[in-house]
Amino acid sequence: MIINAENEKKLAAKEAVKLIRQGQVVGLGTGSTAYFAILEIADMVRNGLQIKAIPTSVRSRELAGKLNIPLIDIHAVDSIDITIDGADEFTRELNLIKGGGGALLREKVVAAMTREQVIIADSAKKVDKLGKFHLPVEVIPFAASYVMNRLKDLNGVGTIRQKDGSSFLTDQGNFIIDTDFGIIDEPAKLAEKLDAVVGLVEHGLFINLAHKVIMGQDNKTVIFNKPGYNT
Ligand code: A5P
Repeated sequence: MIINAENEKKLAAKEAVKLIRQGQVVGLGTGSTAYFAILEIADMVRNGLQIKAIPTSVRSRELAGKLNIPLIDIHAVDSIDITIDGADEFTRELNLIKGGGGALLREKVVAAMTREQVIIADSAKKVDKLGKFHLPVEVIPFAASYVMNRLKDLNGVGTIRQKDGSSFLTDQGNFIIDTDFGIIDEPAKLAEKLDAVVGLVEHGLFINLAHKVIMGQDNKTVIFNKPGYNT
């Protein structure tokens, strides 16, 4: 069967935006799947939905601005009601790899502030174990070699992400080291070790942050809830 990833992304986005309620503060994700959610939200705003949105990247902020989605400064809120974002990989336990688009740091800050973190994905993103997708690690440029060596100590082979012939820079002006750890058997343990590396600003392992994954599969959606989370 030919899987149409784009259609699955759209289906997941359409389903996810149904969870948004009048008056909510809404986190806007980044990437090709979150893009469809932002388009849907813009439609809903045109039809009377009143929300205030917090984008997770400059890219998503520009898109939301163009589509007249009302924005609110992240410093003006203590928490975010719902965020709809994508992922590069997810497991049944709702652990994720994110950061393929380089927005993982803001995405993780927004996720940490969010009461209902909804991940939307096409069916190719579902894996039994994380790690086929190389883990994005955000690092301050000054610490890049040091962090690369610490990643080696943890059996990770890292490459500094390139774009148009030079090092890719995140919205914070940092580098991304895409790191091959092989199959990650214990993502929470690896996340803890990475959290302890000086100069490593953030990594794309999202552990215990997602409440729900809505996956497009062929012409339907499949929902995975965090254990004990059923709304
Ligand atoms: C952006 O940095 C990422 O975390 C994205 O959410 C992730 O890469 C998924 O992107 P796609 O929806 O484009 O696959």
